[in-house]
Amino acid sequence: MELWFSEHQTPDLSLGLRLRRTLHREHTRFQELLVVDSEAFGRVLCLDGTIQVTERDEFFYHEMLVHLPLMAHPDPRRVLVIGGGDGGSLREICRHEVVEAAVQVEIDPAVMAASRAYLPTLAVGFDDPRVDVRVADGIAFVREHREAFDVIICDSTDPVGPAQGLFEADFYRSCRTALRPGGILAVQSESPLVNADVVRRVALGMNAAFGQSHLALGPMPTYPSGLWSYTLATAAGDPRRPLPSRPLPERLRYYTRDIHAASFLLPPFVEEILAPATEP
Ligand code: AG3
Repeated sequence: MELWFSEHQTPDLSLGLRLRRTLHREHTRFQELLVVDSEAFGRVLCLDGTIQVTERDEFFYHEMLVHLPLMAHPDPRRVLVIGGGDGGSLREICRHEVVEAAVQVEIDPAVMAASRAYLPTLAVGFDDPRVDVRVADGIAFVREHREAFDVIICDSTDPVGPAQGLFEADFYRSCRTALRPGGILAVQSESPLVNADVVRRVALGMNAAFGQSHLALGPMPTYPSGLWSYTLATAAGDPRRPLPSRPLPERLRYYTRDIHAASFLLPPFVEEILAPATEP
């Protein structure tokens, strides 16, 4: 008998993966966690029925979310990741030699345990000596810090449940306070085709906190619509260009300096989503 997993991305749209087998299923304190092995995308970690990472395409997402801010900051020594319990963002952060400390704040320890058990290519991120993992609420953690980080990366789930507050202006204001001068905030901001409302809300919230924000686009085959967005903001500077002084990590599979610059060029339908957020 064939075994399939489907994520119902919207009430009218599903993405289906034929499975080899189910590896792990658990009700954690926060969510329903599932790890499956799929024919097309390798191992897949899902939370509350939504695909978080697949072994095959996670590099599109993690390389964009991490290297956009880290290549745009002149000296990113202290980096904070909110969420990202699979370890993929940490793995990419640790490719940068200049990084002295990578702090991860994940609310659900079960996600990290599942990643260690089933997703070794992502969980390698936890093994670097510069990494400091905290099990805590990211919103509260950021609120308790001032001028403590050069880059903050928000590697969250969709804006439902505990992640909702990570998409609000108040959180972005706390991030601004927690950043050192010249610091950059980078967040995953969902699909402009399926979640235009979220894309707009993030832009408005980050504009309120930082005075401006910049949207980058990239492909993400297993996320809703396959077109994903990342939003960056900084109180000083412009994150839309990689800095020539920053060395490019080796063996990247998606990110290049040219792709960095190109990802901020937006098609008209995306400009339209942002228009009310950017016009006076
Ligand atoms: N965080 C973004 C997940 C969003 C996916 N949404 C969905 N499948 N409906 C991924 C975390 C990876 N470190």
